[in-house]
Amino acid sequence: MKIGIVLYPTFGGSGVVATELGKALAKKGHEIHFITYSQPVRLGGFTENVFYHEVSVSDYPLFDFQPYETELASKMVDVVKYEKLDLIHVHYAIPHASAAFMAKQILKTQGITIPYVTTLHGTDITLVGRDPSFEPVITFCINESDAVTAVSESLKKDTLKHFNVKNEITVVPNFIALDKKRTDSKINRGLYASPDEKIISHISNFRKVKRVEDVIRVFAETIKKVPSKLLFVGDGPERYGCEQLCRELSLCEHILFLGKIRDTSDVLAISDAFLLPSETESFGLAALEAMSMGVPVVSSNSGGIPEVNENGFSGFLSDVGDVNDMSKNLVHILTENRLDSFRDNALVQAQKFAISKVLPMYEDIYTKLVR
Ligand code: GMT
Repeated sequence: MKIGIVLYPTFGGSGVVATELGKALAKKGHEIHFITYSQPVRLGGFTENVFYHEVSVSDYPLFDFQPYETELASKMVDVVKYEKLDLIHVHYAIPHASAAFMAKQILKTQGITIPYVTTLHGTDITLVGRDPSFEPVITFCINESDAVTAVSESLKKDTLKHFNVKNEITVVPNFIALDKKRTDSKINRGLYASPDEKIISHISNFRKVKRVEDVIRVFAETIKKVPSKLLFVGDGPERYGCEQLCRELSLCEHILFLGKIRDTSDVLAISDAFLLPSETESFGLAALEAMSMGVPVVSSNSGGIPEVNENGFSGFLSDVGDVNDMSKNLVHILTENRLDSFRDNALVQAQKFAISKVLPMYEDIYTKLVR
C-alpha cells in the first residue's frame, strides 16, 4: 500500500508513534510518505520505502498567523495525486484531521477518492480539543474520518464523553519495537551514579500536565531512604521552576537535567526506576519505553496509564499528587533485592505491546478501507 502519514515532527509521543509506525510499515514493504513541516526527530537517515514531504509555511507579511492547515491540505492533495497514495493516516486531530477532510473534498472534485484514518493521541481530546473554540471542528472531523482509532480505552471513553461522536472508535494501543536491550548501552553508568546509588529517571516535555515538580518531591523523600540520583530528559515550560525547586530543596548535586535527547534508550538502560506522576495521560508512551528496557514504573493512576503499567507487577500506581505513596512504592521497588523481579515483570508487560502485535491492527484497518 502507499500510505501518507501526517504527524507532528517533534519529540511528542504522537510524533514518535507515527514515525515508528511508518518505519515499521516501510520495513514490511509498504510505501510511506511522511507529510509535515520539518523532519520527524525519530526518522533518522535514508530508509527504504520512506519519503518525506515538507510543508513549507508562507511568511507573507499580511498574515499574523500562518495558514498552516491550508498549506498542509494543499500538500496532501499534491502528494496523494502525484504519488498515487491509497490512504492517508493522520496522527493528532488538530489540525491534521480537518486538513485531511479538506484534501479529501478537493480530490473528490478531481475524481480521486482517498480515505483517511484519524488517530487520537490524548491532548487533542483531553486538553486542547476540549477548548470550546475547537469543539465543532474536532467533532465534525472525527465523524467524517473513514476510520478513527484511539491509543487507549480511557481515551476512547473520554472522546465519547466530551464529543458527540457517531463514528466507531477502534482502540489500537501504542507499541514498542523491543529492538534495544539495556546490555547494548555504551553509556558509563559510573559517570552518573556511584555503585551504591540507584538511578531514577523521568522523560517528558515538561508541560504542566506532567507534574514534574512531583517527580522532585517524590525523589526528595526517596533519597532519605535509598541513595540515588535523578536524571531528567526533555525540556519545556516547567523546567525553570523545577531547577528552582531543586535549589530550594538543596538537591542540585543529586539531580541532573540532560535536556532533549533523540534516543532515550541509553538513559533508560542505566535507570533503575522511572517516574511518571502525570495529571492525565492517554497512554504514557514514556512508561512503555521504560518498561521495554526493563525499568519498573512508579506512576499516577490517571487516564490510560493503568492499561500500560500493571499495579504491583511492572511497577505501582498512585493517586495524582500523592507523592508520599509514590515515594513509598519507589523505595519498595529499589530495596530488599526486589528490583530484579520488577525489572523482569516490566519487560514481560512491555512485550504485550510489541509492534508485531499492534502493526497488524493498523494494517487491518487500512486493508478494509482500501478494499
Ligand atoms: O504528552 C504529551 O504532552 C505529548 C502528547 C503528544 O501528542 O505527542 O502525548 C500524547 O500522545 C502520546 C502518544 O499516543 C501518549 O503516550 C501520551 O500519553 C499523550 N499525552 C497525554 O495524554 C498528556
